[in-house]
Amino acid sequence: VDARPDSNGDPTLTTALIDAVGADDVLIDADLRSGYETDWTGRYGGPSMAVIRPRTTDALAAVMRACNDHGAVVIPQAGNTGLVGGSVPPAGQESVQDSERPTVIVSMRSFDDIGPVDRDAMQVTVGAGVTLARWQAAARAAGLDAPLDFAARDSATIGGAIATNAGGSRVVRFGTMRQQVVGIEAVLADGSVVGSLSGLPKETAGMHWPSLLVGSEGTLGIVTRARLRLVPRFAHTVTAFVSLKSIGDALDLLRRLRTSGAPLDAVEVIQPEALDLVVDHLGRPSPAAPPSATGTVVIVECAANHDPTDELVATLADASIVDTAIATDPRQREAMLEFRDRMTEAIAAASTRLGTPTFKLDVAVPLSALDDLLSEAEQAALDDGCRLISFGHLAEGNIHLNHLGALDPDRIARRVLGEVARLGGTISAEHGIGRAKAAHLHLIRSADDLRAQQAIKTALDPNAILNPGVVIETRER
Ligand code: 2HG
Ligand code: ZN
Repeated sequence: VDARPDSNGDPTLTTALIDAVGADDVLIDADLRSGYETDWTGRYGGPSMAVIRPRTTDALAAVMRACNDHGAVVIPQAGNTGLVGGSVPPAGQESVQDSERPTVIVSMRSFDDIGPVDRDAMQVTVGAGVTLARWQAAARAAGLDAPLDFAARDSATIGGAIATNAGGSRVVRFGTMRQQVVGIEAVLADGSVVGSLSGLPKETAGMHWPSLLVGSEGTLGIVTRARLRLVPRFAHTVTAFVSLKSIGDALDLLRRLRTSGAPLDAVEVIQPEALDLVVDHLGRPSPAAPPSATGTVVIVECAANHDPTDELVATLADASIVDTAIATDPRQREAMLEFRDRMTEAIAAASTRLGTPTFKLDVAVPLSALDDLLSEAEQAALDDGCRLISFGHLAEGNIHLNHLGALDPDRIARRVLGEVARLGGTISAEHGIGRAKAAHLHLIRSADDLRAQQAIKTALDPNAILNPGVVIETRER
């Protein structure tokens, strides 16, 4: 992280920002700013002139007008659990142009209101700073549930989940964040407020802001609140921890599970090295006999209002399996799920021990290419001399490749992402492109495509104040 002092401060901008949100919500002190200036992994981050904490849409609009007038760079942030450097300032100066511009972080954490649950529409309106866990709790208090779940639930926010089109374990059943956003309100670079929170399922009136803004990683506007879909809260959930001989057997199991019509709620995968790491971290043995070095573990969840255990067990009986553990009791299920949920934490602990941040790549490939992807990532780790920890969301072919102690991350990225593109995959499945992968987007998007994306960006943000360098590389003008 660049420890340069806030040399790019701008007194007239500071005054305008204080006018917009009040002095208490303009954090100028280095001590107060520091937690916002570095990302969760410690890999990305850089200095800002101030952290601004608007509390209302009007105040945010005033902040945007002030920044736009001064040509200040705006870095939107909420939970700051991102893994691709998309919610913190850049370390060095990405271009001559940026070095002359003040940078402010706009924290959306104060947008933490949750509206009443609409049980008829099965929807709720929540602020961008509401955590995933609070969205789930609000839904459950009304006898419903949130369709999304992932490990960072206690700190990751709705704003970030929308910005990155987050996924997690329930995508197999309900889709990604994009499918959950039925209404949105956002503030654009010039302070305009756009969108609608009506949540009408059949609204075909002009452009659909959720489609444009979900996944735009804070480069087109800042989401203030969203109308989100809710789903039934199922009475029974069964979890199976399945040890298999190969990825091929895991894919065969996935096919059986899907065609059986079992009420699938999650199909996650853990590779043997990753299992070893989390077993050490938790200090508990693997729930089922661990697979051999060439095997894999699949965690399956089925949820329904009838007990789905027999259905799941029948499907597992037909598959080629080394060992299985099954749990229906909530506490036992939780203990089993920790082997998947606490993987990122186990990796972070190992990174701390090594004294170097882990190099993380979130990718997805067609299921038929999964074996090839994993071999290439393994080979890249061998050549680098680092350790590969891989796990993820099997049903979407979405693997998190964590290169622990990587010596040459750029080389690994070029090699692995190049292979992902050749295999017909995507270089980001749920974490976003951020700053980490902006230079690689051309691998999966044509020059025409990138030019059109740049044109949309320029139309909405002509002064390029919103998260420049994220998703699309910054170019000199
Ligand atoms: C998960 O699936 C998250 O647990 C984090 O997407 C993945 O740490 C990672 O690489
Ligand atoms: Zn994930």
